[in-house]
Amino acid sequence: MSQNFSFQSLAQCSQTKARAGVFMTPHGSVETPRFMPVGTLANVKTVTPEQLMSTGAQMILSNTYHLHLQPGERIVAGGGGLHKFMGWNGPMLTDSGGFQVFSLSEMRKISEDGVTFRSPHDGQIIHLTPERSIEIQNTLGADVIMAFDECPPYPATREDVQAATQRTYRWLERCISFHQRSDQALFGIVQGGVYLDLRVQAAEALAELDLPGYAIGGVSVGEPPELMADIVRTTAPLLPPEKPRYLMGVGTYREMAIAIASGVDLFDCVIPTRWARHGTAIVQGERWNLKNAKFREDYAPLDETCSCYACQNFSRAYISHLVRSQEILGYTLLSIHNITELIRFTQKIREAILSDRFAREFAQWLN
Ligand code: PRF
Ligand code: ZN
Repeated sequence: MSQNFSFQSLAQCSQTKARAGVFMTPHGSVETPRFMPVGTLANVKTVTPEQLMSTGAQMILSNTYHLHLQPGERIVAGGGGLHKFMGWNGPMLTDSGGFQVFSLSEMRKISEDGVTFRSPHDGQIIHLTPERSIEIQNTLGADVIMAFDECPPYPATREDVQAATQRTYRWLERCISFHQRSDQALFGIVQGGVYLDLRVQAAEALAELDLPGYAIGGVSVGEPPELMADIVRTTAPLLPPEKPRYLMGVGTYREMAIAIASGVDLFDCVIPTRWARHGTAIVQGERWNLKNAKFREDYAPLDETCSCYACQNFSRAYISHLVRSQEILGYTLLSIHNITELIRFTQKIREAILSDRFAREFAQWLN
């Protein structure tokens, strides 16, 4: 494995493939399974790094696509690299940009070389290739960097998905050849859409490459939940057990529980912060809209069992007032709570795996 990275499995569930482990990076360790908050533009929206630390966040992620467009990787490097620039000294990951080009920009064109698109900021034509993505990620300086991949839409024909999956493999080879920094771990991404045989082929081919970590991409793109579960159950066990496994863009209770039962270690999702900015709290697995009239005079904390800063110090009535008035503090408090809530879920699962109670205690989420 690259310099200063290791993954150790500490416990294995006796009834599922779930494991509890520790992923070590040059900026500290990550206890797995764990949810990672998303900090797209070098910040987790409305939350300071200090507040983020209080949620139990250990590793966070940011995006090559967004940071390349704004402010540009040179400016981040000039500020001492991503960690120093944004004031987060813990483990960090950057996504490679391919997925974001496809979901966010217009006029994209894909070829064997890479992806061409128009910047949504100033309309200039930008060409991203596997080499360019790695070069930008080397300049940004996160601990984990992601291979440049092509995430096919859902639905897509088998031919199209096969072509994207095979291209993703060739792009991965180019990423590996180009990657320079031994203090950054390059993770490969398994694509294959909903075609399980393509998933198996891709996972087996990637496993041969002895990468420091592996991701499952191309899920949560609109496919039915049962298909996502099938994909994860088929793919995760084929990835090397001694390396961390990361399911990209997934962060609901049920999906995380099922993925953990298949051997997945890391997750990310914009849901807790995006919902917070819409005035929505995640409480015991439910969605609560704080603008609802029933919260106006409800002086209880959001969640009595939650130890987050928002629940320890403020009432539903107060947060409802802030959100109704569109005060930024309302979004901050909801973000702190929602992130804490999802991390706490993965932490509870971790503790359950460590004492082999996972399959029994989380059965309600697993079927
Ligand atoms: N590839 C990359 N990033 C991603 C995905 C992917 O397939 C997904 C899939 N939901 C989220 N983020 N590079
Ligand atoms: Zn809380």
